[in-house]
Amino acid sequence: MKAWIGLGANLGDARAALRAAVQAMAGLPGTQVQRASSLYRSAPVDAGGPDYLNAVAELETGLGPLELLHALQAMEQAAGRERPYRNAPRTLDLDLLLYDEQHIDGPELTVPHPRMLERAFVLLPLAELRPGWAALGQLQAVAAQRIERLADAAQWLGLTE
Ligand code: A4P
Ligand code: MG
Repeated sequence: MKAWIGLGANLGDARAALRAAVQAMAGLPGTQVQRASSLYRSAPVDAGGPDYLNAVAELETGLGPLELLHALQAMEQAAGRERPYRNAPRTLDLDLLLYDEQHIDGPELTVPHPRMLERAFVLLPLAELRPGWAALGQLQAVAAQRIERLADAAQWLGLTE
């Protein structure tokens, strides 16, 4: 199955955290990272604090949606545990945006991610990987949100200079 993951971080070395998360996803059982979007810097939406770094990754995985969610949550925990201060704010946010073409509405998991349509920091990187998933009008609806493309996938994943 194909799955699309939204990555976000706004504390610490956010770029390194997102890069490590992509590597960790590639290490999940039966899972390959097929593509990643460019890296974006975005103003916080419904939140305070510094600007976020955001990206989207496309997986091919044999994990089911709940197994995948739990694996992503374990990665968030692991990133948190590496933080040097007690009660340090979370430095990695991983959301399961889309899982194949499935619609899931369970107590733990809603797919498509319920807030993704309101967010330029999800729709713009996703549009690189799934052009046409969001309609033009949906992209226009988030056009006022401040977001800037920082680096293409090969650059931010350290595959090229
Ligand atoms: N959950 C249900 N569906 C899903 C799904 N599709 N993916 C449940 C992931 N989790 C899902 O999530 C809370 C609960 O949602 C989980 O227990 C899970 O069972 P969480 O990640 O623990 O909590 P959170 O991330 O603090 O809250 P929330 O509401 O998920 O926040 P969001 O929506 O993730 O937003 N602004 C910018 N510019 N960039 C950002 O990345 N991120 C947020 C966080 C806010 N503003 C931002 C950004
Ligand atoms: Mg979240």
